[in-house]
Amino acid sequence: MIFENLRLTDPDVYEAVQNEIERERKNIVLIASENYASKAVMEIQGSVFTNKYAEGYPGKRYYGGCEYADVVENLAKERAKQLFNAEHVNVQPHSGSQANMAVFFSVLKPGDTILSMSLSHGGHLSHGASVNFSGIFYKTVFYGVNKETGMIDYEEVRRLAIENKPKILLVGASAYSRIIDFEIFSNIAKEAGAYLMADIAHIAGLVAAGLHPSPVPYADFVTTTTHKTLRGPRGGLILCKGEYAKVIDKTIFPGIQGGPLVHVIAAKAVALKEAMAPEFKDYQSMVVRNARKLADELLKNGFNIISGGTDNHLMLIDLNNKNITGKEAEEALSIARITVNKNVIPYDQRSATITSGIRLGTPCVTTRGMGEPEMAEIADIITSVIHNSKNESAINSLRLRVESLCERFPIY
Ligand code: DSN
Repeated sequence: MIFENLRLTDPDVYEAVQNEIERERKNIVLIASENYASKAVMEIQGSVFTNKYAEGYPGKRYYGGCEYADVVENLAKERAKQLFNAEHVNVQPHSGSQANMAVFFSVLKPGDTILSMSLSHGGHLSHGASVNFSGIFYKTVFYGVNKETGMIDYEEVRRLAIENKPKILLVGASAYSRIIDFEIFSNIAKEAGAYLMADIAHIAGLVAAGLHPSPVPYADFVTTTTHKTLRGPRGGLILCKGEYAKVIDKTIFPGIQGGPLVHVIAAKAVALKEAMAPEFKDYQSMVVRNARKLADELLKNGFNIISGGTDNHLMLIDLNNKNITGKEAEEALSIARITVNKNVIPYDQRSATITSGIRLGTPCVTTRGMGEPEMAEIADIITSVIHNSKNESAINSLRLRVESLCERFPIY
């Protein structure tokens, strides 16, 4: 990453990107939704494809000169179809939210009902939160997790579905650490006469590697981002049954988007190729093993984890027994150079800006090559930071242990 031209043209942005490289080098990132895209992905995302308008779809564009844009979009589509065993794929959504919007706009009218997981129990903003377009345009009913088990209560979902007759039953989460049974969701959707939509943004890499059951055989629509466990460029995609291909494509363009981001679509193609390689399976299974190890060590150190552990890449820590808020924990860990995000926990008594929890995930540290011994070390450092959150000199010395881990497992 040289950026010679940038340095001459714009020293301010050059300095910011150099600082970001240093930040990424020197911090242990445990944000469950982040990852490090490969150099190949970054090269193509920074390529001449950023120059090209390609409104429309391969073979049916509204601009000339799209022959190579068609090549990369077709590659991305074919690879995604093969990787997820899907009947139809649209690789143009700029983000996960746009992918979700496209599904809603394809089958809902304003005022229709969506049944989805509550944001405060681990759902997502674009699944009907009142501050989001999805909560403004549609009537939303939420299911959550059981207070005792911390797990989805499928009977409660069934009850709400039968009672409210939603047009879409939406399954998917951004802070849920357990396997989701898509077959049960599919049966509930059928009983209630609803479309089943699965948002697998968080677990897409695990699904691609066969480490989490796939919703593709069961759901009418599956949406995802491409940059989390899937480890591609920042963006979204939609997988759907063949019968919805036309309406989904029409909703994405010309419905809600204009020109597709061809440089990002090309980068999606590259990331999807990487996801088909045997090493990707090894990577994903290490992500899961690392999460389990991190959770086990934190449990041993007296932390409470919602649902008692994890089956996937993330965990949600309940800090109520540690006399510290999520916000304070995030800040203390950040001084030690461990990057996490504060997160509401189910039935949280605190607001989303303070919270009683933090969310931890292992995609980034696993990409750096760390394994179970390093997870034990990280759990130990986190424990010491939380127990000494007001002790500056203790945190400074813990930062040295983080520095040493980062040096042993360089990312760039
Ligand atoms: N903001 C993402 C996350 O952190 O889970 C979801 O879009």
